[in-house]
Amino acid sequence: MPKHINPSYRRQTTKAYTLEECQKLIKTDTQILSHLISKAESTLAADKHFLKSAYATLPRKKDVKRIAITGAPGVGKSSFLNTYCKHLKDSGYKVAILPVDPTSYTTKGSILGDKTRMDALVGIDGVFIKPMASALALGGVAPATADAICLCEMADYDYIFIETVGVGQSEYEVRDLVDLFILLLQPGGGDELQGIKRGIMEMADLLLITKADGELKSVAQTSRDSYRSALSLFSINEWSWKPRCALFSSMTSEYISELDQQIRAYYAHMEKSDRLAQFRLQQELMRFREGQKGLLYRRMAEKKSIKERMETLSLSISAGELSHLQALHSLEELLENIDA
Ligand SMILES: Nc1nc2c(ncn2[C@@H]2O[C@H](COP(=O)(O)OP(=O)(O)O)[C@@H](O)[C@H]2O)c(=O)[nH]1
Ligand SMILES: [Mg+2]
Repeated sequence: MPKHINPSYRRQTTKAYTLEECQKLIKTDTQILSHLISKAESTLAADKHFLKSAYATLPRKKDVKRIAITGAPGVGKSSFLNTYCKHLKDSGYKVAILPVDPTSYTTKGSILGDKTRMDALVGIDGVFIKPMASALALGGVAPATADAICLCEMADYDYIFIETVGVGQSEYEVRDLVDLFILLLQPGGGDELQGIKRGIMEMADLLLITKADGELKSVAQTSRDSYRSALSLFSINEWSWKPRCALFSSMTSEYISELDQQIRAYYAHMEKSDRLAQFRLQQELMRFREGQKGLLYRRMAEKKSIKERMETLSLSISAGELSHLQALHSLEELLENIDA
């Protein structure tokens, strides 16, 4: 048996909660919240229907901070969340963490129990953690994560963190789900070295140089200074915010209050002139547009004639009989003849 498989692991039997139970207990029982998020990841019509009823009856908390934490593997995301979420919890806030599991992109099966990722986090009592099985359904990480955020708001959480690995498509999707996008950077390493795409850098509202302690502290300070001068060349974003750069250490408490202050400054800026409300509405619209694509594709691809044609065309491509352009042409002809 491979070493990483835990022989004593038993899958939890999921209890079916009634809608009334969910309504009554969502704020106090994290099992209910987990259960509802699992329904959001499901493609079963019954689960979708159940969620729809839950949404119709549960109010959402408005005064909530939705924050993305991203950065290359090893930069210190889990350690950051461990330290900072503990601080928030000790300050009296309810905190939820939704790590988006990158493995699900390639394996579909997604290793949600990934021990190294979670070890640092499971220690915090009272912080809700639910890894998201991304990309199981068509449409990437966004649909189920958006549902999960909404459910956490119904469960009265104050801070909702979405953790991603900072190297791919999921960051672009997550940008439309959060208010504040924080990119963690390794001290000393250039961002190309860390595999961070420039586009991701440009989406960040706050850059945090991690591991600013011990021997790495002065390296981190130098990195912060050079990122700051790089940022000074960036223009303000459409909400007139200029991205900032600060230090963080998960090993000491030195930079925690500075980070609190940075986050407060961002929200104060976004709450001025109603920017945050407008930003969220704009995101809703973006997500609707994104969601449409998946929905329309799914409903069309389920139709018998289309499904069959797509299969034959795929076979013809594999047999070298058609180019992909010819196949798309043929599919388009079929679609044109379907009534609007
Ligand atoms: N010195 C120091 N090491 C850190 C800090 N944060 C993380 N690390 C180390 O960096 C490694 C990767 O951290 P981890 O949180 O798992 O990174 P992730 O892959 O981004 O989640 C671990 O060995 C941590 O102990 C920090 O603030 N200071
Ligand atoms: Mg991690």
